[in-house]
Amino acid sequence: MYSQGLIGADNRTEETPEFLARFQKRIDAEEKIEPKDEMPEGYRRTLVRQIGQHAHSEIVGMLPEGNWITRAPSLRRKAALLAKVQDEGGHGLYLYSAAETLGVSREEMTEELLSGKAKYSSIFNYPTLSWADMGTIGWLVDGAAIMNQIPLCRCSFGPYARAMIRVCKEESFHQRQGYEIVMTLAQGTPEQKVMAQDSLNRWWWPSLMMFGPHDADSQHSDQSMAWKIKRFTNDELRQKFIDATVPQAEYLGLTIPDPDLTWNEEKGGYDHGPIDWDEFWRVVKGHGPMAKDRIKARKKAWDDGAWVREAALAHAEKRRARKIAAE
Ligand code: BYC
Repeated sequence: MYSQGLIGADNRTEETPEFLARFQKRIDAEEKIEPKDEMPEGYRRTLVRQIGQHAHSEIVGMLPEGNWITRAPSLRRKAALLAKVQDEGGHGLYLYSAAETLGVSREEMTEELLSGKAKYSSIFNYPTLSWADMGTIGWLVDGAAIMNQIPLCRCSFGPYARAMIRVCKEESFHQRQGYEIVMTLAQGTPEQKVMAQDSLNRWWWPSLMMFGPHDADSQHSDQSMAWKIKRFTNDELRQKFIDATVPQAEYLGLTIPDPDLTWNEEKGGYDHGPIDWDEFWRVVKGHGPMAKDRIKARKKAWDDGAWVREAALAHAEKRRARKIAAE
């Protein structure tokens, strides 16, 4: 794919077969690739795409939950939700910084998000209709995120792998706070139980879609696995998630909205019903129920923050000039 004559990500190295073999040897030896190391341009671009999408997902992911902070049912719930949403902002910032080490700026990434060129996780295009959704998002969405991100702690690109270690610790707290909310509702009044079940019904299938298309339709998986950016395929992670989550739902006394869900003794995992891939692609292509609102909110935040960025730059410039004058 990356034929002789291409110039690598450092703008110096020619992507000769020898160079590509040398790079693959480092990957196969489980060495971490660091920002200033030589790397194929395709490797760099794949990481910018994935880390950028991941950062955008964290930031856009603050919106559906931020919507419920003022309506949390107690001070304890409010404090926990507020902390969770702040954590997500922090994850976005680590991830933007990790992507920046690959020579792309935060401005460029944000422009790509606002123009619709860069994606963010399909899951955040669904509305949060009840307090139970705060529980279900923590339980399922953060649960799915952990399943996907634990292997990313071993990603071949050093800054991404290191960022993921802290992110996963925090996601684990998020998952538990969500499960505790759902457990409280599931053990509560009949109305609360209905709320929890309704929320599970709405979020189950979109959560399975978070893992990406079926392996046969995943255009990037093979190369990303060879570069050890991804360690498992989309379907493998989806399966792990289902197998871990079904007993959790059983414990809660809730029903997963999939009549075809059955334990398969032979494979040692659950078989599940068909995923609506038309819905997945519609949402991924920007036609999800909340897509317009999400981008509008991000655009407003970016525009409203312009004066802060300008002030910070002016301050940095002043300090630089003062330092030069003093030398
Ligand atoms: N949504 O070849 P494929 C969180 C795109 S946030 C949208 O399999 P790849 C949290 C894909 O980008 C969790 N787009 O791709 C925050 C590609 O399109 P492009 C976010 C999707 O990259 C707040 C095309 O479909 N996590 O934890 O090998 C509150 C073909 O797919 C989706 C990450 O971002 C999707 N679901 O695999 C709570 C994890 N799936 O780019 C929680 C990092 C696929 O060619 N990312 N697409 O235009 C990954 O692990 C991988 O990028 C994916 C996709 C598994 C998502």
